[in-house]
Amino acid sequence: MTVPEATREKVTSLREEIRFHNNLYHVLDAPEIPDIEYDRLMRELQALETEYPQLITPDSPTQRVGAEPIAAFGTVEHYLPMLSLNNVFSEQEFVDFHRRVAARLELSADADIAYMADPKFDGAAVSLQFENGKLVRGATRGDGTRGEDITHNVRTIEAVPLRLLGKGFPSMLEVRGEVFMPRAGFAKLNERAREKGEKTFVNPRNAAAGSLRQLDPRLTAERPLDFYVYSVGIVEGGLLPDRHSEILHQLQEWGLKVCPERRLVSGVDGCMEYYADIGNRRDSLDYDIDGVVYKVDRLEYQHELGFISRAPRWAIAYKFPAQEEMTLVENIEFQVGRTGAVTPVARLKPVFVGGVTVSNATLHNMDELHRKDVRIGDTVIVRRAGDVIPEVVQIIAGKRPKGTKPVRIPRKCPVCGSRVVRIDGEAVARCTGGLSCAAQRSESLKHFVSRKALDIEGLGSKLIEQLVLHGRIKTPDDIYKLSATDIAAMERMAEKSAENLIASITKSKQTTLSRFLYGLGIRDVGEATAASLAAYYGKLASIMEADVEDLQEVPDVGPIVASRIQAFFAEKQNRKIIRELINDGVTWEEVAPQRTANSGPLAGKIFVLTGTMRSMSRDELKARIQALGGKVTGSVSMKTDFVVYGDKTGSKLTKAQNLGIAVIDEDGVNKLLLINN
Ligand code: D41
Repeated sequence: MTVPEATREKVTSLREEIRFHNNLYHVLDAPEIPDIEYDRLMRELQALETEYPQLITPDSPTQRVGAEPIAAFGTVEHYLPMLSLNNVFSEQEFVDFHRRVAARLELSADADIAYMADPKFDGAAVSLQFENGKLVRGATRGDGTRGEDITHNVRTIEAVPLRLLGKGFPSMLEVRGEVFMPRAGFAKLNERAREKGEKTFVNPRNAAAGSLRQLDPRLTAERPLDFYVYSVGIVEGGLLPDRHSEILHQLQEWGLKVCPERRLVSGVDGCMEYYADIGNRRDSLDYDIDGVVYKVDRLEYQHELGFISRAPRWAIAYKFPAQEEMTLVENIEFQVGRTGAVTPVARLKPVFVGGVTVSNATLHNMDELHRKDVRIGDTVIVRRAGDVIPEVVQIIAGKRPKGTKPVRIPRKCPVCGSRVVRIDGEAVARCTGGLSCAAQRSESLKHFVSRKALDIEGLGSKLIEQLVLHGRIKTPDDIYKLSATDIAAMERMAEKSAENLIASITKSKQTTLSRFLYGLGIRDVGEATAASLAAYYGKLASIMEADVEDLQEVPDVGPIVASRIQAFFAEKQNRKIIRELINDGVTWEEVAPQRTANSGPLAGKIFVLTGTMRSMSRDELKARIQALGGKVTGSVSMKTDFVVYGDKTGSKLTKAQNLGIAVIDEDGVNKLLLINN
């Protein structure tokens, strides 16, 4: 079938348009059209190419993915060797580098030599070859002389143009750069792998290198890879500027992606400034970097300087302190966090990593610990990135000594000796010590005095921490044993404010069962659950004696919460604290339990809730209605008194209206609750 001239022209113009927007989006990071419009252009091109397959060319934007898997990697020779980089690790070493450069160029040591500085991307070095602007070859660095042919894979990376933009490029142009995986993409990739039970990558560098070494380009296409160009290789049939900075600028004009963080700096001071600046921003970049690369900007100087043993004399990598190191696990201990979470921690043979000496690393939780199978005596890789807590990345299996044992979770809290429980399906094990556990003390105390709990005005976080530090308070009952003198002894506490605080402590003694329950800080017992429990049982003693089955009868309480409540009250120390609080005068009015005598202003009224509520969750609303004696059921019948509706209601509302049942909206029910409270 012959192709109409108009179609040929349309295909050409569509390709140009797509390349233009592709460059804006993937290379310049500045899209001009919405994704949907870009997709529309692509679909239009695809449709024409399907109709006229003879129009398909390898550099068409549609041809990134779709190639068949290859049988094996071919070897390619680099026309110009891909050099390696020398490293320095300190300012002194960098100054020495600069001095050598200046001396060879017969310049004074303090000469303001211009250097092109760019971050050192932690990925895989590749070479891309363009013939008459078309991408014809992609290769790994390999040993610098020979690499692997990865053309089929680099084509799938959107930041790699299949065809150069604009005009004036040399007929043969080889560029070199780094393929890397941005952190966000890496995290997602590993998350997906974990979900599917597949192997995860240790770091973005391995993930990038591994992705390039796929025989099936369709797999590579699914990997979130990116590319930055940092130099040129062979150039024929054309000329490039005579400064490295200008070459990079020219490459960008031709549609190649250069790092926006690069900067032309001057002399040692300029280099050090850049190093510090990038170092500070390292954690906020989208990708991992492991240092800065400096290149003498003038090509004339570069030629004069030449090479020593495969590394240019005109370039240097100034590395950041390593973020990963190897060390020995001397012990595995368990730490108790504020909420009682028991976290395994590896005690390490001290190692210098990420700029500090690290002797502890988190193992997150038992699942992580078992997944990584870290044992005492193992050699491990520890990672400390930025200000993040150091973590054990993986063990080195080959270095495991004989006779190691898998780590087991302690049965008792290492801080307070209470039982440690792990509820099925949860990664975290917790200490049941609650208020009596020192590790949980400060946080629990802060919760106990908070506004919605015992509401002790003037007892702020700082003061609690001081009082805990000085051993003045350990458990909530200690608060009621404080004297004005104790308080006045704390920093920045005047006598007058100490007296005021004593007054508000005294005032807090008169409270409600629901506030008291909430203040105990039982996990997942929030305000609403506390209110439900208080209303349902009426008396604290009944709650303390209830078993798990019984607790589940309480509206708003499921099996997990029930077992938490039960475990909390089963703990001797918690019972003691409660006794003490009551002895100290904390009191509330106990009421008749709802479950026997269904009392309250809404007693006997049956509610059905439907739709999404704006001011509170449906569970919360349910708890409030129940607290006032009302009953909440799931389906509308002749017995229903009220149907409360929120947004997005369904058939229940219609049914209620048909049956002539009173329907009220959210404002209406709020009013009803207010009137009856
Ligand atoms: O970011 C990098 N990883 C990077 C690597 C960079 N920004 N510049 C580099 N420049 C060179 C020379 C000076 C030899 C052109 C490099 C590398 N080489 C390199 N990457 C892997 C080996 C060498």
